[in-house]
Amino acid sequence: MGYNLSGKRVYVAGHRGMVGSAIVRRLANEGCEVLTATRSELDLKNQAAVNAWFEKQKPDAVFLAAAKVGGILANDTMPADFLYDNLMIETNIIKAAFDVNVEKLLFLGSSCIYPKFAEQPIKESELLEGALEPTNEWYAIAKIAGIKLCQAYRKQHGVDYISAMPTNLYGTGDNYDLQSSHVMPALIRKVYDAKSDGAKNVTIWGSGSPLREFMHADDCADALVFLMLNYSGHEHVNVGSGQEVSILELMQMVCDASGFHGNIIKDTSKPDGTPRKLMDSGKLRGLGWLPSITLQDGIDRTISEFRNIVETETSSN
Ligand code: GFB
Repeated sequence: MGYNLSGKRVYVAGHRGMVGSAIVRRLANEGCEVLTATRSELDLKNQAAVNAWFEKQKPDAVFLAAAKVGGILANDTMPADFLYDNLMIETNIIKAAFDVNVEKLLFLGSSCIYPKFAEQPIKESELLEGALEPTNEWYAIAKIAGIKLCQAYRKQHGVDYISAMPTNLYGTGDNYDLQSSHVMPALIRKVYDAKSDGAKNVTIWGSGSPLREFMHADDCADALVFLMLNYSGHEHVNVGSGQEVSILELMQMVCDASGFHGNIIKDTSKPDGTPRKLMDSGKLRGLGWLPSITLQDGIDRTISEFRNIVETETSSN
C-alpha cells in the first residue's frame, strides 16, 4: 500500500540547502535516481524554466525542499522576498509536477504556519485558528498557500501530494551568517568567536524566555522519506522531536558544549517572536516514526562541524 522509491526518478528541489542536502544523503539507501538542479541551471522563480525542466526530466517523485529561509530578523526585514520568492517557487514546482504526472510530491512547510498563540503542543488542526506571529507571517502565508495548493490538486485531481511541517531545524550545512541565520547556528558561531577572542560575554537576542523545539536536519530528512513512503492524506503532518528548551537554556547548552564560561547578555532590542511553538507529533509517531538524534548529541556534532569549517577556511587562506 505504501509508495516505493526504488528505481524511481526523484527530484530534490533545494538540494544545496540544509534539509535538501540531508534528503539527498538519506535517499542513498532507497535505490532511486536523485535529480537535482543548481540555481544557475534552473531558476525556480521562473515558471517557463521550471516547466521546461520538468518536461525534460520527467521525475516520478518530488521533495519540495527549496525555499527562501532565514531566522527571525531576516523574516522580519525582508517580507517581500519571503512572501514572493516562496509563493513563486512552490506554485511553479507543484503545477509543473502536475503537468508531467508526478506520482508523489512532498511539500515542506514550517511550524511558523500556526497561530502565534496556538494551543500547545500544537496539533495539525490548529492551522488557521488564529492570527500569525508578525515577524514571520509573510513566510507563513506562503507556506500555508503551499499546503493548500497540494490539498487543492489532491481534491480536484486525486493526485498524491502531501505536506510535512518540521519544527525548528539545525545541522549539517546550516547558514552561519549572524544577520540571516536561525538561532542555533547563530549561538554556535557567537560562542566560538567569543572563545577565540577571549571575550567575557556572549549575547542572545530577545529575553531568552521563548521556547523552541529543535530537530536535527538528518532526523527531519529521515522523517520526510518515511512520510513519502508511508503517508498519503489530505492533512499536513507535524515533524517534531519533542525536545524543547528556552533560548537561554539553549545558549547555556552551547556554552557548556563549547567550554565557554563567560556571561550571557540579553539584547532586548531584538524580537522574541512566538513565545512557544512545541508541536504535537502524535500523528507521525502513530505512523511509526521516531527521531534518533538527541539535542545534546546534535549540538555536540554541529559545534564540531562548525569548528572544522572555520579551521578549513583558516588553513586555506
Ligand atoms: O531561530 P529564530 O531566528 O527563529 O529565533 P524563530 C528563535 C529565537 O531565538 C527568537 C532568539 O526568540 C530569537 O530572538 N535568538 C536569540 C536568536 N539569539 C539569537 C540570534 O543570535 N539569532 C537568531 N536568529 N535568533 C523562525 C521564522 O522563527 O523560525 C522562520 O522566522 C521559520 O520563518 C523558522 O519558521 C523555523 O523560531 O523565531
